Amino acid sequence: MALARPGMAVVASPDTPEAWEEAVASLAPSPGGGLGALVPVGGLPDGVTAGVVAEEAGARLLAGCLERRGVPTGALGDARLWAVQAALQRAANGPVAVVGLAGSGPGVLCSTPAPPTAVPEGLGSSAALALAVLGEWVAASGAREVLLAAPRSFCAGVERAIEIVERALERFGPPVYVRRQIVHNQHVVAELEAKGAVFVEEVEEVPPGATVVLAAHGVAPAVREQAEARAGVVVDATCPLVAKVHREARRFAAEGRQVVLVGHADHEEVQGTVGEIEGRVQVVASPEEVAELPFGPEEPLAYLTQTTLALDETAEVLAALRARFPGIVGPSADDICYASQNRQDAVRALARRADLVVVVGSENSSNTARLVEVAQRSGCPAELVEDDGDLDPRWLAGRRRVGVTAGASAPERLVQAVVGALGSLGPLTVREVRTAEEHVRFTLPRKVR
Ligand code: 10D
Ligand code: SF4
Repeated sequence: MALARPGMAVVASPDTPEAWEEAVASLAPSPGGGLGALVPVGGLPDGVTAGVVAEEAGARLLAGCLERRGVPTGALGDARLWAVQAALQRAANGPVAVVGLAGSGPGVLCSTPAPPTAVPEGLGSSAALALAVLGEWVAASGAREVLLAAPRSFCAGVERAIEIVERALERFGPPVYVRRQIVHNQHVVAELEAKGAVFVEEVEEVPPGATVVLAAHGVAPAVREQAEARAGVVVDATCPLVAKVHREARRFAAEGRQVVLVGHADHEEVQGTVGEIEGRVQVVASPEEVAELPFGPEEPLAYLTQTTLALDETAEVLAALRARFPGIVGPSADDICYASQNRQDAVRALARRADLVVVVGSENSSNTARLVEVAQRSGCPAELVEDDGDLDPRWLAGRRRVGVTAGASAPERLVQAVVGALGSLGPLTVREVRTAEEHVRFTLPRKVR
């Protein structure tokens, strides 16, 4: 055995348990208590470079980091790795991770808080990347406090939409076609696909006579008519709070008003609301866009908002609208829904206390993206993760208090998986920070009741 540099040992014959024991004995854990090892292994499936041995939550975290750096990973049950793991466990007072690397030459033990600056001779580029990742993992190890936002995760509209698809599957049998993502979350979509839902972009893709569910974000009347003409059964999963905005749009248009819709023009909810009053509506997303609106001072105007916007940003746009068009009318406040508001209030409370906020949800989820921005505007670094596999140890080094929340379309089990992955890096205390209670429930459409 030879010490390559302080805190890192290169073992020439890693297959000998004594060599590992000796190497482990020479290592000091990182300040966070973590120890990591990179071990050469054989028997990895084709196309897989690294196998990860750690408790399950930590394994997904490490595998995600390796994959993002271009090192393909797979599950591995190599007895030598478990032996190394056991040896490390005896030396460590904190978490332990072992990465097995195909054809990587000599074994490496790593306990440095920072990744080594040079990779020992004989290790390939995958080994260099894996070693760097392991170093980052070790640096991120240590005790943490997790602050869990409450409310977080599913809102009443999302629960209803998912239940509609599940009940449609039970009542009408698979396949049930769903136009667009039922809610903007990859995991929710994959789970429903596994139960027999088929997701399509447009109604034309649905076989005539089939069962169709329209997604929670709402559709233009033309899409609903198309679905009614083609499908055997149409079940509308539009959230009742989005449907309320559609009704307001029709009312304002019937009063002879032009409508300014505050929102993002490329979002499905906005496209649905625009479709209700085609030709009578302009979409704006910022005070600058308010300044460019083509209306004169006498034009009868009304405003509406997308349901998932950030309250603070929307207030600025509405102030610009009222300043330029003092006669503009609108709903009593705005149309931002209770769930968006509550999750934003909760993430703001976290951002005041945490070193980092992790927001669980999909990239195309508007309400989730707003949570990241609200936390950042409150002065706290914030990151979006689809699931625990997206957690990056580089965000966590030195950050001992981590806030966790989830968008209205992200399942709670993903939040728990993120907490589990944080727990794989060291001892965890978890505390909920509650800023509101939620008791909203929506009734289901008659067709699936
Ligand atoms: O993108 P988004 O926030 O509008 O939708 P997501 O499906 O993520 O969350 C539920 C919100 C809905 C259906 C719109 F109100
Ligand atoms: Fe409905 Fe609000 Fe949930 Fe959207 S975020 S589905 S408007 S409750």
